[in-house]
Amino acid sequence: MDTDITFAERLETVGDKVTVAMDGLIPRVAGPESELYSAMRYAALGGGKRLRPLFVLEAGALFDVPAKNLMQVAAAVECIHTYSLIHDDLPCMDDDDFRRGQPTVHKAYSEEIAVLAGDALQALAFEILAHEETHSQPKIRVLLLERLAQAVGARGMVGGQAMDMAADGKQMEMALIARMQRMKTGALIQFSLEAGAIMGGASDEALSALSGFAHDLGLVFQITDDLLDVCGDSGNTGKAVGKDARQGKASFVGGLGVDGAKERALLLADQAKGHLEIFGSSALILRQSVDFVITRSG
Ligand code: GRG
Repeated sequence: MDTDITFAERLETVGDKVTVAMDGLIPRVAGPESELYSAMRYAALGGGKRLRPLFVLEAGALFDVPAKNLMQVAAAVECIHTYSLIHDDLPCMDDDDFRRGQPTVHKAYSEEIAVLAGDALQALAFEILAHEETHSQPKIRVLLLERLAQAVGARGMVGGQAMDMAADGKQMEMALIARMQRMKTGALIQFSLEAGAIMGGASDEALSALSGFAHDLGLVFQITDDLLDVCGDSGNTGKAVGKDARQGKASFVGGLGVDGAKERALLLADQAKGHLEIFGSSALILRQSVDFVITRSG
């Protein structure tokens, strides 16, 4: 990998490639399902930083996994992420009108289509992983399917979302906030970073380093997201700001205050980079991703 390219260039390249892959995976369809496919394309191809695909590709490259196999996983992860955003924006959840600077799917289409587009994107993610283009060995594909199901189901993202909703307006202990966020946001980031290690047969030592990195980076990501909700600019975030406090949501900023949350994020960012030491210069982009995540404005 060319170590002279900047993080921003790499993210742009990965973003373009994953968008092309998703464009191919979600066809334009005529007939009665046309609106469903159109909504899936609207959400999946309509922007986003594509950070999780970058994590898949960079972590997988550490184990020499071919980029074409990793791109399958990257597209699957982004399908799940897109589904989670569509459903999170629904009136029965966060009730948001804007996402990535454009009307949310239920605003641009309808609530019914938004629910179904999210459902279909989730199913598509598993279909992509099950395909032999993802990995030649069925055993590895089954392992990826199992790990993704765990990351996004009741023990992961969906469970975290349920905890978040149950906590609405109630005080929550910091330890519980951290567990909820690890499930809600961290589990998919963790899968993105560990998939390549599974595909490339990484050593226990490498897997545990990546797992530590993913754990800390996931928390940095969520703390920054909470801070952006308080101090961010909707022109950059592409969505409403200040909603967490208005809705009485449990957040790191609510629990630690703005300065405390910033301090915690810096500490975790340093710790995250420390986990990458065993990979040396091959992990340069992953190291830079920590700075990107903590300094992002959108
Ligand atoms: C409703 C099934 C279901 C799950 C919801 C992850 C999640 C659980 C909801 C997403 C809502 C949200 C804003 C969570 C905070 C962290 C997060 C995932 C932010 C958005 O991710 P980015 O910044 O988004 O990577 P882009 O648009 O760049 O892809």
